[in-house]
Amino acid sequence: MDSYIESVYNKVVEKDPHQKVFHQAVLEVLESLEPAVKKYPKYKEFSILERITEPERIIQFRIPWKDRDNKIQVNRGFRIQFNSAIGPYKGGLRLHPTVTQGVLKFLGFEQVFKNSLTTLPMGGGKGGSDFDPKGKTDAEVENFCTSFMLELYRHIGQFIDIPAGDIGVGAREIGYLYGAYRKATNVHGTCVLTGKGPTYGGSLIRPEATGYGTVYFVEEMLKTKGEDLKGKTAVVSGSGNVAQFATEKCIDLGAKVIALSDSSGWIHDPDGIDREKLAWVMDLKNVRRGRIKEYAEHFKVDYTAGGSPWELKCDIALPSATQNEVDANEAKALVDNGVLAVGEGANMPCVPKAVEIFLEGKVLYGPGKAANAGGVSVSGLEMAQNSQRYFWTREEVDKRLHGIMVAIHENAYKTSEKFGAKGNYVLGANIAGFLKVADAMIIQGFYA
Ligand code: NDP
Ligand code: 2IT
Repeated sequence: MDSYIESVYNKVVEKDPHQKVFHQAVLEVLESLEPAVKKYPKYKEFSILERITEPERIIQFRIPWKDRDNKIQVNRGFRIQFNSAIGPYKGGLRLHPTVTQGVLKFLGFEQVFKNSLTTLPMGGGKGGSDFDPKGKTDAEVENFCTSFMLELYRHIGQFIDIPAGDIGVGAREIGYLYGAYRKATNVHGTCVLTGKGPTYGGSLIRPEATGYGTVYFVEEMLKTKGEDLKGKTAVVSGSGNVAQFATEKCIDLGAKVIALSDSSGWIHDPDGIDREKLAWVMDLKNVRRGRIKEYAEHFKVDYTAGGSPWELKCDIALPSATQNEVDANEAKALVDNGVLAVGEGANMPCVPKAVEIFLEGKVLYGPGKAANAGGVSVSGLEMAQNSQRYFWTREEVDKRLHGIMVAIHENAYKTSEKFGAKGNYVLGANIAGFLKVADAMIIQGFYA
């Protein structure tokens, strides 16, 4: 590794030695930036790598809330305002017991490059809490979300920071958060959150956008090899927002999805998850809030407790659950079984060694920053519609989403070619995302 890049990485590790997933995300980006940093000495001259790996601001706060027994519980809340060089901070909120400052720094860091790739003017941020929505009543979730927003509202705004959903934050949570924001500020009709419901300013296609976008990106990668999705077999992990709509778009484009999972285990349906079965999954997960095991019982298919479905033979793999969910052995199994393309619906779902195995195995590998950028892209379109006090049809939003995913693919592909690694989307996406942010930082002076 180049000595400048290595020294920046070492300092990041020294400063926060426990933030392992953040180190992982930083190392992946820094390594792939090497050709750009060598070609353009200005990035070293202006200390861009030191600055871009340090969040502009971290807000940490206490979230007290009352449970069903009227007992006061306390969780920890965060908002990482990572980089606002090209637009206000933008990124989701995650509610999961594993949330720490390090996890949100990894997600906020990735968001900076992802948002740059979308072509829209959005900086990067991320937030959330170690609150676990699983097993909570609606009233408990409402109570928690309200308390969360009673602190967060003073740090966000349409020109400052615009949160959205992520793991554990969907339509229900955004509704409570928006209500609390409105109550606290008496402000309505500006875009302070995205992923809102269609009755109060949400964009059509935002729920679908991440999953659809991931499949659109995979379609573009396949086109470079003269292939498409028709007749292909796909394995999807997770069964939440991203997994559900990735499955729907696979069905639309003629692929057969044979697996889904949750944190307890995975199901294998060799006949494929058709529209009817998918509607059943959506009701299970979004309304009844049950476990994927119930799918196996209902449709009489195999269920495996624990682990992930990567041992199954498939053409397309769409990891859409969480970080580091595909390890080196699983990547090897996928390659040995002839996988053609991997599209990351989740953020950083493949461990570094797994990524190496995909690249060496000449698999079309679409990293999350590019492949799952459809969600935040339609968030950007929601902001545009709110600014206009208007809304677009489903067809209009979907067309724009598709256009953005095609543009992200082209940008990542061409950038990989320009920097001598044609078809390496990791390098292409990281460099393309970086150049825009870095140049904006230089132009705005070093205080910004
Ligand atoms: P959801 O909460 O809707 O669904 C998450 C799914 O992943 C659930 O099936 C969940 O299972 C599973 N999961 C979560 N944590 C783990 C874990 N530690 N081990 C195994 N399975 C796990 O979240 P989303 O679908 O929104 O998010 C999924 C991924 O996509 C995340 O990486 C997120 O950052 C990323 N993403 C999301 C976007 C969005 O717009 N929502 C945009 C871009 C990326 P269980 O219910 O058992 O916990
Ligand atoms: O990881 C992500 O891109 C998201 N969770 C979506 C962020 C957003 O602001 O829509």
